[in-house]
Amino acid sequence: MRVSFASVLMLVTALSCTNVQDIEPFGAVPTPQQVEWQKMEYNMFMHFGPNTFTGVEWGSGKEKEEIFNPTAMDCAQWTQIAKDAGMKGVIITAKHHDGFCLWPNPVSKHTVAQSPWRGGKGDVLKDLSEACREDGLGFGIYISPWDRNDPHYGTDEYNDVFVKTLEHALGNYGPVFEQWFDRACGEGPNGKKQVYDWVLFNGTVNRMQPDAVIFSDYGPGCRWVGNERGHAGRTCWSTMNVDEDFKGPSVSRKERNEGIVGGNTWAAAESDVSIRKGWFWKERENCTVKSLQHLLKIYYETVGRNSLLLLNVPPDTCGLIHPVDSARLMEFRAALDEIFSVDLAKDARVEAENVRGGRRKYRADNMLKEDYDKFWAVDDSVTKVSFTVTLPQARTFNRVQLQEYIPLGQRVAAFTIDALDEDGSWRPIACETTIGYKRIVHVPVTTTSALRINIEESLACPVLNGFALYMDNIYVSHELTNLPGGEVKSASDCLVVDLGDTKKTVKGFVYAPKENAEGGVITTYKLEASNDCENWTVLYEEKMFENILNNPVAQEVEFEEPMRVRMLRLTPIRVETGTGSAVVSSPTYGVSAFTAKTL
Ligand code: FUL
Repeated sequence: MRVSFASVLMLVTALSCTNVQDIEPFGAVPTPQQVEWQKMEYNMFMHFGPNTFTGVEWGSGKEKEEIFNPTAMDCAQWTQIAKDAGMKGVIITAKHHDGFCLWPNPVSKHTVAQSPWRGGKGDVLKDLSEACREDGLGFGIYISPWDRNDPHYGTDEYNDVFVKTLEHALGNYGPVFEQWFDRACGEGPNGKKQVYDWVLFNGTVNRMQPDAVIFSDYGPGCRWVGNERGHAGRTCWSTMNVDEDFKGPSVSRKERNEGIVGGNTWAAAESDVSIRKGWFWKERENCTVKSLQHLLKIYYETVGRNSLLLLNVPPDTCGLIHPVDSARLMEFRAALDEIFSVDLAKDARVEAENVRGGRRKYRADNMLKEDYDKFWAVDDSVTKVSFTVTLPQARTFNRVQLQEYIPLGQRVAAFTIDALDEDGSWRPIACETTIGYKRIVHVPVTTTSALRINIEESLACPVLNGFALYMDNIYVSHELTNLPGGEVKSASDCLVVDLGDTKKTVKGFVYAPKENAEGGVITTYKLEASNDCENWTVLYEEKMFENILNNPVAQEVEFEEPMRVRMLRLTPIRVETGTGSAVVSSPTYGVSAFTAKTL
Protein backbone atom coordinates (compact mmCIF):
# COMPACT_ATOMS: atom_id res chain seq x y z
CA MET A 1 0.00 0.00 0.00
CA ARG A 2 1.34 3.41 -0.89
CA VAL A 3 0.88 5.99 1.85
CA SER A 4 1.04 9.53 0.62
CA PHE A 5 2.90 12.25 2.51
CA ALA A 6 -0.35 14.24 2.67
CA SER A 7 -2.25 11.44 4.42
CA VAL A 8 0.55 10.99 6.99
CA LEU A 9 0.45 14.70 7.65
CA MET A 10 -3.33 14.59 8.10
CA LEU A 11 -3.01 11.68 10.54
CA VAL A 12 -0.32 13.42 12.57
CA THR A 13 -2.35 16.61 12.67
CA ALA A 14 -5.48 14.70 13.73
CA LEU A 15 -3.55 12.90 16.49
CA SER A 16 -1.99 16.01 17.88
CA CYS A 17 -5.37 17.74 17.83
CA THR A 18 -6.96 15.03 19.90
CA ASN A 19 -4.04 14.98 22.37
CA VAL A 20 -3.61 18.68 22.85
CA GLN A 21 -6.63 20.80 23.38
CA ASP A 22 -6.22 24.48 23.73
CA ILE A 23 -5.42 25.36 27.29
CA GLU A 24 -8.52 26.18 29.29
CA PRO A 25 -8.20 29.44 31.25
CA PHE A 26 -8.13 28.72 34.97
CA GLY A 27 -10.46 30.49 37.44
CA ALA A 28 -10.93 34.25 37.27
CA VAL A 29 -8.82 35.73 34.48
CA PRO A 30 -7.87 39.33 33.64
CA THR A 31 -9.47 41.30 30.83
CA PRO A 32 -7.06 42.38 28.06
CA GLN A 33 -7.12 45.86 29.68
CA GLN A 34 -6.06 44.38 33.03
CA VAL A 35 -3.20 42.53 31.33
CA GLU A 36 -2.03 45.78 29.71
CA TRP A 37 -2.43 47.57 33.06
CA GLN A 38 -0.22 44.99 34.78
CA LYS A 39 2.42 45.30 32.07
CA MET A 40 2.77 49.00 32.99
CA GLU A 41 4.42 47.85 36.26
CA TYR A 42 5.43 51.29 37.54
CA ASN A 43 3.33 54.48 37.46
CA MET A 44 3.36 57.94 38.99
CA PHE A 45 0.79 59.10 41.54
CA MET A 46 0.42 62.88 41.96
CA HIS A 47 -1.25 64.50 44.94
CA PHE A 48 -1.89 68.15 44.14
CA GLY A 49 -4.49 70.67 45.32
CA PRO A 50 -5.18 73.13 48.16
CA ASN A 51 -3.26 70.88 50.58
CA THR A 52 -0.09 71.64 48.58
CA PHE A 53 -0.46 75.25 49.70
CA THR A 54 -1.72 74.71 53.25
CA GLY A 55 0.70 71.93 54.20
CA VAL A 56 -1.93 69.49 55.48
CA GLU A 57 -2.79 65.96 54.35
CA TRP A 58 -6.59 66.21 54.59
CA GLY A 59 -8.10 69.60 53.77
CA SER A 60 -11.27 70.65 55.61
CA GLY A 61 -13.13 71.68 52.45
CA LYS A 62 -13.36 75.23 53.83
CA GLU A 63 -10.13 76.43 52.17
CA LYS A 64 -10.64 79.51 50.04
CA GLU A 65 -10.24 78.88 46.31
CA GLU A 66 -7.68 81.74 46.21
CA ILE A 67 -5.22 79.49 47.91
CA PHE A 68 -4.74 77.39 44.78
CA ASN A 69 -2.29 79.41 42.71
CA PRO A 70 0.75 77.52 41.40
CA THR A 71 3.23 80.04 40.07
CA ALA A 72 4.87 78.05 37.27
CA MET A 73 2.81 74.92 36.72
CA ASP A 74 4.10 72.82 33.85
CA CYS A 75 2.63 69.37 33.23
CA ALA A 76 5.21 68.72 30.52
CA GLN A 77 7.85 68.79 33.28
CA TRP A 78 5.88 66.15 35.23
CA THR A 79 5.45 63.80 32.30
CA GLN A 80 9.02 64.22 31.12
CA ILE A 81 10.22 63.19 34.58
CA ALA A 82 7.75 60.28 34.76
CA LYS A 83 8.91 59.06 31.37
CA ASP A 84 12.60 59.45 32.17
CA ALA A 85 11.99 57.60 35.43
CA GLY A 86 10.69 54.62 33.44
CA MET A 87 7.05 55.02 34.47
CA LYS A 88 4.23 54.19 32.07
CA GLY A 89 1.34 56.23 33.42
CA VAL A 90 0.30 59.10 35.70
CA ILE A 91 -2.68 59.28 38.10
CA ILE A 92 -3.65 62.71 39.49
CA THR A 93 -5.87 63.66 42.43
CA ALA A 94 -8.51 65.42 40.33
CA LYS A 95 -10.56 65.77 43.55
CA HIS A 96 -9.26 64.90 47.00
CA HIS A 97 -11.35 64.73 50.19
CA ASP A 98 -11.52 68.55 50.44
CA GLY A 99 -13.69 68.55 47.30
CA PHE A 100 -11.57 71.01 45.32
CA CYS A 101 -11.62 70.09 41.61
CA LEU A 102 -8.49 70.52 39.50
CA TRP A 103 -10.70 71.05 36.46
CA PRO A 104 -13.64 73.42 35.94
CA ASN A 105 -16.31 70.98 37.12
CA PRO A 106 -19.68 72.62 36.30
CA VAL A 107 -21.45 70.95 39.25
CA SER A 108 -19.10 72.46 41.83
CA LYS A 109 -18.28 75.98 43.00
CA HIS A 110 -15.01 74.84 44.52
CA THR A 111 -12.71 74.41 41.52
CA VAL A 112 -9.81 75.92 39.57
CA ALA A 113 -12.35 78.16 37.82
CA GLN A 114 -12.96 80.00 41.10
CA SER A 115 -9.21 80.29 41.80
CA PRO A 116 -6.88 83.08 40.65
CA TRP A 117 -4.67 80.57 38.83
CA ARG A 118 -4.45 81.60 35.16
CA GLY A 119 -7.31 84.01 35.79
CA GLY A 120 -9.70 81.11 36.50
CA LYS A 121 -9.08 79.68 33.02
CA GLY A 122 -6.64 76.95 34.01
CA ASP A 123 -7.43 73.24 33.80
CA VAL A 124 -4.96 70.74 35.27
CA LEU A 125 -6.69 67.71 33.73
CA LYS A 126 -6.51 69.25 30.27
CA ASP A 127 -2.81 70.09 30.57
CA LEU A 128 -1.89 66.75 32.10
CA SER A 129 -3.91 64.57 29.71
CA GLU A 130 -2.31 66.39 26.77
CA ALA A 131 1.20 66.06 28.23
CA CYS A 132 0.60 62.34 28.85
CA ARG A 133 -0.49 61.82 25.25
CA GLU A 134 2.55 63.72 24.04
CA ASP A 135 4.90 61.55 26.11
CA GLY A 136 3.10 58.25 25.45
CA LEU A 137 1.97 57.82 29.08
CA GLY A 138 -1.37 56.54 30.35
CA PHE A 139 -3.59 59.15 32.01
CA GLY A 140 -5.48 58.18 35.17
CA ILE A 141 -7.78 59.98 37.57
CA TYR A 142 -8.19 59.86 41.36
CA ILE A 143 -11.59 61.17 42.43
CA SER A 144 -12.54 60.95 46.08
CA PRO A 145 -16.22 60.25 46.71
CA TRP A 146 -15.72 61.69 50.19
CA ASP A 147 -16.26 65.42 49.80
CA ARG A 148 -15.88 67.78 52.74
CA ASN A 149 -17.05 70.76 50.71
CA ASP A 150 -20.15 69.71 48.78
CA PRO A 151 -23.32 70.73 50.66
CA HIS A 152 -25.17 67.68 49.28
CA TYR A 153 -22.74 65.27 50.91
CA GLY A 154 -24.68 62.91 53.21
CA THR A 155 -27.92 63.07 51.16
CA ASP A 156 -29.25 60.89 48.30
CA GLU A 157 -28.69 63.79 45.94
CA TYR A 158 -24.95 63.66 46.44
CA ASN A 159 -24.59 60.37 44.58
CA ASP A 160 -26.10 62.03 41.50
CA VAL A 161 -23.85 65.07 41.88
CA PHE A 162 -20.91 62.67 42.13
CA VAL A 163 -22.00 60.86 38.96
CA LYS A 164 -22.10 64.20 37.11
CA THR A 165 -18.63 64.95 38.46
CA LEU A 166 -17.40 61.59 37.19
CA GLU A 167 -19.06 62.07 33.81
CA HIS A 168 -17.41 65.42 33.40
CA ALA A 169 -13.92 64.32 34.42
CA LEU A 170 -14.08 61.08 32.46
CA GLY A 171 -15.76 62.50 29.38
CA ASN A 172 -13.58 65.44 28.46
CA TYR A 173 -9.93 64.45 28.54
CA GLY A 174 -9.52 61.45 26.24
CA PRO A 175 -8.78 57.88 27.31
CA VAL A 176 -8.39 57.13 31.02
CA PHE A 177 -6.49 53.94 31.85
CA GLU A 178 -7.36 53.83 35.57
CA GLN A 179 -10.08 55.28 37.77
CA TRP A 180 -8.79 55.48 41.35
CA PHE A 181 -11.54 55.33 43.97
CA ASP A 182 -10.56 56.11 47.49
CA ARG A 183 -13.13 54.41 49.69
CA ALA A 184 -12.67 56.82 52.59
CA CYS A 185 -16.15 57.79 53.79
CA GLY A 186 -16.05 60.53 56.39
CA GLU A 187 -18.55 63.12 57.50
CA GLY A 188 -19.60 66.01 55.31
CA PRO A 189 -20.14 69.71 56.08
CA ASN A 190 -23.64 68.74 57.27
CA GLY A 191 -22.18 66.22 59.70
CA LYS A 192 -23.60 63.29 57.75
CA LYS A 193 -21.98 60.23 56.22
CA GLN A 194 -22.74 59.28 52.65
CA VAL A 195 -24.02 55.86 51.59
CA TYR A 196 -22.11 55.40 48.35
CA ASP A 197 -23.86 53.79 45.39
CA TRP A 198 -20.99 51.75 43.99
CA VAL A 199 -23.12 50.07 41.33
CA LEU A 200 -23.94 53.54 39.99
CA PHE A 201 -20.36 54.84 40.33
CA ASN A 202 -18.66 51.83 38.73
CA GLY A 203 -21.37 51.70 36.05
CA THR A 204 -20.65 55.34 35.23
CA VAL A 205 -16.95 54.63 34.83
CA ASN A 206 -17.68 51.64 32.60
CA ARG A 207 -20.05 53.71 30.48
CA MET A 208 -17.71 56.68 30.13
CA GLN A 209 -14.40 54.79 29.91
CA PRO A 210 -15.01 51.10 29.16
CA ASP A 211 -11.25 50.38 29.09
CA ALA A 212 -10.46 51.97 32.46
CA VAL A 213 -9.37 49.65 35.26
CA ILE A 214 -11.25 50.57 38.45
CA PHE A 215 -9.17 50.70 41.63
CA SER A 216 -10.63 50.45 45.12
CA ASP A 217 -9.90 48.68 48.37
CA TYR A 218 -10.90 45.39 46.81
CA GLY A 219 -11.56 45.92 43.10
CA PRO A 220 -13.29 45.29 40.78
CA GLY A 221 -10.41 46.23 38.42
CA CYS A 222 -7.44 46.24 40.78
CA ARG A 223 -7.13 46.31 44.55
CA TRP A 224 -5.32 48.22 47.27
CA VAL A 225 -2.42 46.23 48.63
CA GLY A 226 -3.53 47.03 52.19
CA ASN A 227 -0.75 49.44 53.24
CA GLU A 228 0.88 52.65 52.07
CA ARG A 229 4.43 51.35 52.49
CA GLY A 230 4.92 49.71 49.09
CA HIS A 231 4.81 46.18 50.41
CA ALA A 232 2.91 43.33 48.70
CA GLY A 233 2.65 39.91 50.27
CA ARG A 234 5.38 37.38 49.55
CA THR A 235 2.38 35.27 48.63
CA CYS A 236 0.35 37.43 46.29
CA TRP A 237 -2.70 36.18 44.38
CA SER A 238 -4.34 38.47 41.82
CA THR A 239 -7.84 37.26 42.66
CA MET A 240 -10.34 38.64 45.17
CA ASN A 241 -13.99 38.03 46.02
CA VAL A 242 -16.05 40.91 44.69
CA ASP A 243 -19.78 41.03 45.46
CA GLU A 244 -22.43 42.18 42.98
CA ASP A 245 -23.25 45.44 44.76
CA PHE A 246 -19.54 46.28 45.21
CA LYS A 247 -20.27 47.13 48.83
CA GLY A 248 -17.08 45.43 49.81
CA PRO A 249 -17.35 42.51 52.18
CA SER A 250 -15.14 42.69 55.23
CA VAL A 251 -11.85 42.13 53.46
CA SER A 252 -8.96 41.78 55.89
CA ARG A 253 -5.62 43.55 55.45
CA LYS A 254 -4.00 40.17 54.91
CA GLU A 255 -6.42 39.38 52.08
CA ARG A 256 -5.70 42.72 50.42
CA ASN A 257 -2.00 42.09 50.82
CA GLU A 258 -1.98 38.48 49.67
CA GLY A 259 -5.14 38.24 47.56
CA ILE A 260 -7.65 35.40 47.85
CA VAL A 261 -6.70 32.10 46.29
CA GLY A 262 -9.49 31.02 43.95
CA GLY A 263 -11.29 34.39 44.37
CA ASN A 264 -14.15 35.10 41.95
CA THR A 265 -12.66 38.24 40.31
CA TRP A 266 -9.30 39.22 38.86
CA ALA A 267 -8.21 42.26 40.89
CA ALA A 268 -4.42 42.37 41.03
CA ALA A 269 -2.61 44.30 43.77
CA GLU A 270 -1.63 47.94 43.35
CA SER A 271 0.85 49.34 45.87
CA ASP A 272 0.55 53.10 46.38
CA VAL A 273 3.38 54.66 48.33
CA SER A 274 4.79 58.18 48.51
CA ILE A 275 8.38 59.03 47.67
CA ARG A 276 8.13 61.39 50.66
CA LYS A 277 6.68 61.12 54.12
CA GLY A 278 3.30 62.61 53.16
CA TRP A 279 1.11 62.42 50.05
CA PHE A 280 1.13 66.18 49.45
CA TRP A 281 4.24 68.33 48.97
CA LYS A 282 5.59 70.18 52.01
CA GLU A 283 8.76 72.19 52.17
CA ARG A 284 9.62 70.64 55.52
CA GLU A 285 9.47 67.16 53.98
CA ASN A 286 12.09 67.76 51.30
CA CYS A 287 14.49 65.86 53.55
CA THR A 288 12.18 62.82 53.71
CA VAL A 289 12.58 61.78 50.08
CA LYS A 290 13.23 58.05 50.25
CA SER A 291 16.75 56.77 49.70
CA LEU A 292 17.75 54.73 46.67
CA GLN A 293 18.01 51.64 48.90
CA HIS A 294 14.50 52.21 50.20
CA LEU A 295 13.10 52.60 46.69
CA LEU A 296 14.83 49.41 45.56
CA LYS A 297 13.35 47.57 48.54
CA ILE A 298 9.91 48.89 47.55
CA TYR A 299 10.45 47.84 43.94
CA TYR A 300 11.32 44.27 44.92
CA GLU A 301 8.38 44.10 47.32
CA THR A 302 5.87 45.37 44.75
CA VAL A 303 6.83 44.82 41.11
CA GLY A 304 8.90 41.82 42.23
CA ARG A 305 5.86 40.37 44.00
CA ASN A 306 3.14 40.49 41.38
CA SER A 307 1.97 44.03 42.18
CA LEU A 308 1.93 47.31 40.30
CA LEU A 309 3.94 50.11 41.92
CA LEU A 310 2.19 53.50 42.07
CA LEU A 311 4.82 55.89 43.38
CA ASN A 312 3.55 59.28 44.56
CA VAL A 313 5.62 62.28 43.47
CA PRO A 314 3.75 65.44 44.56
CA PRO A 315 4.27 68.77 42.75
CA ASP A 316 5.26 71.76 44.90
CA THR A 317 3.64 75.18 45.23
CA CYS A 318 5.20 76.30 41.93
CA GLY A 319 3.38 73.38 40.30
CA LEU A 320 6.63 71.57 39.55
CA ILE A 321 8.27 68.38 40.74
CA HIS A 322 10.96 69.38 43.22
CA PRO A 323 14.60 68.70 42.17
CA VAL A 324 15.22 66.48 45.21
CA ASP A 325 12.49 64.09 44.05
CA SER A 326 13.43 64.12 40.38
CA ALA A 327 17.11 63.52 41.14
CA ARG A 328 16.22 60.49 43.30
CA LEU A 329 13.89 59.15 40.59
CA MET A 330 16.71 59.29 38.03
CA GLU A 331 19.07 57.57 40.44
CA PHE A 332 16.45 54.86 40.96
CA ARG A 333 15.95 54.46 37.21
CA ALA A 334 19.71 54.16 36.63
CA ALA A 335 19.94 51.48 39.33
CA LEU A 336 17.06 49.47 37.82
CA ASP A 337 18.61 49.77 34.37
CA GLU A 338 21.92 48.53 35.70
CA ILE A 339 20.45 45.61 37.67
CA PHE A 340 18.16 44.40 34.89
CA SER A 341 20.32 45.25 31.87
CA VAL A 342 21.93 41.81 31.54
CA ASP A 343 19.76 38.69 31.61
CA LEU A 344 22.30 35.99 32.45
CA ALA A 345 19.94 33.26 31.23
CA LYS A 346 19.37 34.73 27.75
CA ASP A 347 21.53 32.10 25.98
CA ALA A 348 20.65 29.19 28.32
CA ARG A 349 19.17 25.81 27.37
CA VAL A 350 15.84 25.08 29.05
CA GLU A 351 14.46 21.58 29.31
CA ALA A 352 11.27 20.56 31.05
CA GLU A 353 10.09 17.19 32.37
CA ASN A 354 6.85 17.70 30.51
CA VAL A 355 5.86 19.73 27.46
CA ARG A 356 2.20 19.83 26.53
CA GLY A 357 1.55 17.13 23.92
CA GLY A 358 5.30 17.10 23.23
CA ARG A 359 4.67 20.06 20.95
CA ARG A 360 7.27 22.66 19.93
CA LYS A 361 4.65 25.35 20.35
CA TYR A 362 4.76 24.89 24.13
CA ARG A 363 8.47 24.18 24.54
CA ALA A 364 10.29 25.31 27.65
CA ASP A 365 12.68 27.77 26.04
CA ASN A 366 9.68 29.92 25.13
CA MET A 367 10.24 31.30 28.61
CA LEU A 368 13.40 33.03 27.34
CA LYS A 369 11.67 34.68 24.38
CA GLU A 370 10.78 38.36 24.30
CA ASP A 371 7.35 37.60 22.82
CA TYR A 372 4.89 37.92 25.73
CA ASP A 373 2.45 35.44 24.17
CA LYS A 374 4.94 32.57 23.82
CA PHE A 375 4.90 30.25 26.82
CA TRP A 376 5.85 26.86 28.20
CA ALA A 377 2.84 24.68 29.03
CA VAL A 378 2.40 21.13 30.28
CA ASP A 379 -0.31 18.48 29.98
CA ASP A 380 -3.56 19.15 31.83
CA SER A 381 -2.93 16.38 34.34
CA VAL A 382 0.46 17.78 35.43
CA THR A 383 0.56 20.14 38.40
CA LYS A 384 3.97 19.22 39.85
CA VAL A 385 6.81 19.54 37.38
CA SER A 386 10.42 20.71 37.06
CA PHE A 387 12.48 22.41 34.41
CA THR A 388 16.24 22.86 34.25
CA VAL A 389 18.13 25.85 32.96
CA THR A 390 21.64 25.06 31.71
CA LEU A 391 23.98 28.00 31.24
CA PRO A 392 26.85 27.96 28.71
CA GLN A 393 29.24 28.35 31.68
CA ALA A 394 29.07 28.97 35.41
CA ARG A 395 27.55 32.37 36.15
CA THR A 396 26.93 34.41 39.30
CA PHE A 397 23.51 35.86 40.14
CA ASN A 398 21.25 36.72 43.07
CA ARG A 399 17.85 37.32 41.43
CA VAL A 400 15.68 34.76 39.68
CA GLN A 401 12.75 36.18 37.74
CA LEU A 402 9.71 34.06 36.85
CA GLN A 403 6.51 34.99 35.03
CA GLU A 404 3.18 33.24 34.58
CA TYR A 405 1.12 33.81 31.46
CA ILE A 406 -1.73 35.56 33.28
CA PRO A 407 -4.23 35.75 30.38
CA LEU A 408 -4.84 32.09 31.27
CA GLY A 409 -5.12 32.77 35.02
CA GLN A 410 -2.78 32.54 38.00
CA ARG A 411 -1.91 28.95 38.85
CA VAL A 412 1.36 28.30 40.68
CA ALA A 413 0.96 27.98 44.48
CA ALA A 414 4.42 26.74 45.52
CA PHE A 415 7.84 26.36 43.93
CA THR A 416 11.46 25.80 44.86
CA ILE A 417 14.75 26.58 43.13
CA ASP A 418 17.90 24.43 43.24
CA ALA A 419 21.41 25.25 42.02
CA LEU A 420 23.79 22.60 40.66
CA ASP A 421 26.86 22.21 42.86
CA GLU A 422 30.30 21.26 41.52
CA ASP A 423 29.88 17.71 42.88
CA GLY A 424 26.76 17.25 40.76
CA SER A 425 24.24 17.56 43.59
CA TRP A 426 21.32 20.01 43.66
CA ARG A 427 21.40 22.59 46.44
CA PRO A 428 18.12 24.34 47.41
CA ILE A 429 18.40 28.15 47.15
CA ALA A 430 14.74 29.27 47.36
CA CYS A 431 11.35 28.08 48.53
CA GLU A 432 8.44 30.33 47.60
CA THR A 433 4.70 30.30 46.92
CA THR A 434 3.08 32.39 44.17
CA ILE A 435 4.48 33.77 40.89
CA GLY A 436 1.75 35.68 39.01
CA TYR A 437 2.57 38.27 36.35
CA LYS A 438 6.11 38.75 37.66
CA ARG A 439 8.06 37.38 40.60
CA ILE A 440 11.65 38.39 41.35
CA VAL A 441 13.07 35.93 43.87
CA HIS A 442 16.01 36.98 46.02
CA VAL A 443 18.50 34.13 46.29
CA PRO A 444 21.93 34.15 47.94
CA VAL A 445 24.74 35.19 45.59
CA THR A 446 25.05 31.92 43.65
CA THR A 447 27.61 30.74 41.09
CA THR A 448 26.45 27.75 39.06
CA SER A 449 26.12 26.40 35.54
CA ALA A 450 22.61 24.99 36.04
CA LEU A 451 19.40 25.61 37.98
CA ARG A 452 16.35 23.48 38.54
CA ILE A 453 12.97 25.10 39.12
CA ASN A 454 10.44 22.77 40.73
CA ILE A 455 6.78 23.71 40.56
CA GLU A 456 5.62 21.89 43.70
CA GLU A 457 1.96 22.85 43.65
CA SER A 458 -0.26 24.44 41.05
CA LEU A 459 -4.04 25.00 40.95
CA ALA A 460 -4.01 23.81 37.32
CA CYS A 461 -1.28 22.87 34.85
CA PRO A 462 1.35 25.65 35.03
CA VAL A 463 1.82 28.06 32.11
CA LEU A 464 4.97 30.21 32.29
CA ASN A 465 6.17 32.81 29.81
CA GLY A 466 9.22 34.31 31.51
CA PHE A 467 12.49 33.23 33.12
CA ALA A 468 15.55 35.42 33.70
CA LEU A 469 18.60 35.68 35.96
CA TYR A 470 20.15 38.91 37.22
CA MET A 471 22.99 40.05 39.43
CA ASP A 472 22.12 43.00 41.64
CA ASN A 473 25.29 44.61 42.96
CA ILE A 474 23.50 47.66 44.24
CA TYR A 475 21.01 46.23 46.72
CA VAL A 476 22.87 43.06 47.58
CA SER A 477 24.83 44.27 50.57
CA HIS A 478 21.73 45.91 52.02
CA GLU A 479 20.00 42.59 51.83
CA LEU A 480 22.83 40.86 53.66
CA THR A 481 22.14 43.07 56.64
CA ASN A 482 18.56 41.82 56.38
CA LEU A 483 16.70 44.60 58.13
CA PRO A 484 13.26 44.80 56.51
CA GLY A 485 11.43 47.82 57.93
CA GLY A 486 14.40 48.69 60.13
CA GLU A 487 15.38 47.80 63.68
CA VAL A 488 16.16 49.54 66.92
CA LYS A 489 19.43 48.37 68.45
CA SER A 490 21.11 48.97 71.75
CA ALA A 491 23.76 51.74 71.62
CA SER A 492 26.45 49.16 72.43
CA ASP A 493 25.67 46.97 69.38
CA CYS A 494 27.90 47.29 66.37
CA LEU A 495 26.81 46.80 62.75
CA VAL A 496 28.54 44.31 60.48
CA VAL A 497 28.21 43.75 56.76
CA ASP A 498 29.71 40.56 55.30
CA LEU A 499 30.09 40.40 51.53
CA GLY A 500 30.69 36.66 51.49
CA ASP A 501 33.72 34.45 51.04
CA THR A 502 35.35 36.41 48.26
CA LYS A 503 36.84 39.84 48.78
CA LYS A 504 35.05 42.59 46.89
CA THR A 505 36.25 46.02 45.89
CA VAL A 506 34.50 48.29 48.34
CA LYS A 507 34.41 52.02 47.77
CA GLY A 508 32.43 53.06 50.83
CA PHE A 509 29.35 52.30 52.90
CA VAL A 510 25.84 53.49 53.70
CA TYR A 511 24.21 53.84 57.10
CA ALA A 512 20.50 54.68 57.07
CA PRO A 513 18.74 55.40 60.36
CA LYS A 514 15.09 54.47 60.75
CA GLU A 515 12.59 56.85 59.19
CA ASN A 516 12.20 60.08 61.20
CA ALA A 517 15.23 59.14 63.31
CA GLU A 518 13.03 56.74 65.26
CA GLY A 519 14.91 55.10 68.14
CA GLY A 520 17.84 57.55 67.95
CA VAL A 521 20.72 57.79 65.47
CA ILE A 522 24.45 57.13 65.42
CA THR A 523 26.18 60.51 65.19
CA THR A 524 29.82 59.43 65.75
CA TYR A 525 31.33 56.05 64.95
CA LYS A 526 34.40 53.89 64.52
CA LEU A 527 34.80 51.89 61.29
CA GLU A 528 36.90 48.74 60.78
CA ALA A 529 37.48 46.23 57.98
CA SER A 530 38.32 42.53 58.04
CA ASN A 531 38.84 39.61 55.69
CA ASP A 532 38.43 36.82 58.23
CA CYS A 533 36.15 38.16 60.96
CA GLU A 534 39.00 37.98 63.50
CA ASN A 535 41.59 40.54 62.53
CA TRP A 536 40.17 44.03 62.15
CA THR A 537 41.92 47.07 60.66
CA VAL A 538 40.74 50.46 61.85
CA LEU A 539 39.67 52.68 58.94
CA TYR A 540 38.27 55.56 61.02
CA GLU A 541 38.95 55.84 64.74
CA GLU A 542 36.28 58.48 65.30
CA LYS A 543 34.18 60.04 62.57
CA MET A 544 30.89 61.99 62.46
CA PHE A 545 27.80 61.75 60.30
CA GLU A 546 27.34 65.48 59.81
CA ASN A 547 23.86 66.93 60.30
CA ILE A 548 22.34 63.48 60.61
CA LEU A 549 20.06 64.49 63.49
CA ASN A 550 18.43 67.28 61.50
CA ASN A 551 18.32 65.26 58.32
CA PRO A 552 18.08 61.58 59.25
CA VAL A 553 18.41 60.13 55.77
CA ALA A 554 20.82 57.50 54.40
CA GLN A 555 24.45 58.58 54.93
CA GLU A 556 26.78 57.61 52.11
CA VAL A 557 30.47 57.60 53.00
CA GLU A 558 33.10 57.16 50.28
CA PHE A 559 36.62 55.94 51.09
CA GLU A 560 39.55 57.88 49.71
CA GLU A 561 40.69 54.72 47.90
CA PRO A 562 38.54 51.66 47.09
CA MET A 563 39.77 48.53 48.91
CA ARG A 564 39.43 44.77 48.51
CA VAL A 565 37.77 43.57 51.66
CA ARG A 566 35.16 41.11 52.91
CA MET A 567 33.61 42.71 55.99
CA LEU A 568 32.96 46.13 57.48
CA ARG A 569 32.15 46.81 61.13
CA LEU A 570 30.70 50.07 62.41
CA THR A 571 30.83 50.64 66.17
CA PRO A 572 28.73 53.52 67.56
CA ILE A 573 30.68 56.01 69.69
CA ARG A 574 27.91 58.56 70.23
CA VAL A 575 24.20 57.80 69.81
CA GLU A 576 21.76 60.70 70.06
CA THR A 577 18.19 61.86 69.65
CA GLY A 578 16.39 65.22 69.25
CA THR A 579 17.35 68.35 67.30
CA GLY A 580 18.91 71.75 67.95
CA SER A 581 19.40 72.52 71.64
CA ALA A 582 17.31 69.48 72.63
CA VAL A 583 19.89 66.88 71.56
CA VAL A 584 20.42 64.21 74.22
CA SER A 585 22.32 60.93 74.20
CA SER A 586 20.16 57.89 73.50
CA PRO A 587 20.37 54.31 74.81
CA THR A 588 19.33 52.99 71.38
CA TYR A 589 19.65 53.77 67.72
CA GLY A 590 17.56 52.88 64.68
CA VAL A 591 18.94 51.33 61.52
CA SER A 592 17.17 50.53 58.30
CA ALA A 593 20.34 49.82 56.30
CA PHE A 594 24.03 49.26 56.76
CA THR A 595 25.55 48.34 53.44
CA ALA A 596 28.87 48.27 51.67
CA LYS A 597 29.15 50.15 48.39
CA THR A 598 30.95 47.89 45.95
CA LEU A 599 32.50 48.74 42.61
C1 FUL B 1 -5.88 57.62 51.32
C2 FUL B 1 -6.23 59.09 51.46
O1 FUL B 1 -7.00 59.33 52.62
C3 FUL B 1 -4.91 59.82 51.47
O2 FUL B 1 -5.07 61.19 51.68
C4 FUL B 1 -4.21 59.56 50.14
O3 FUL B 1 -4.93 60.14 49.09
C5 FUL B 1 -4.05 58.05 49.91
C6 FUL B 1 -3.49 57.72 48.56
O4 FUL B 1 -5.30 57.41 50.05
O5 FUL B 1 -6.94 56.80 51.51
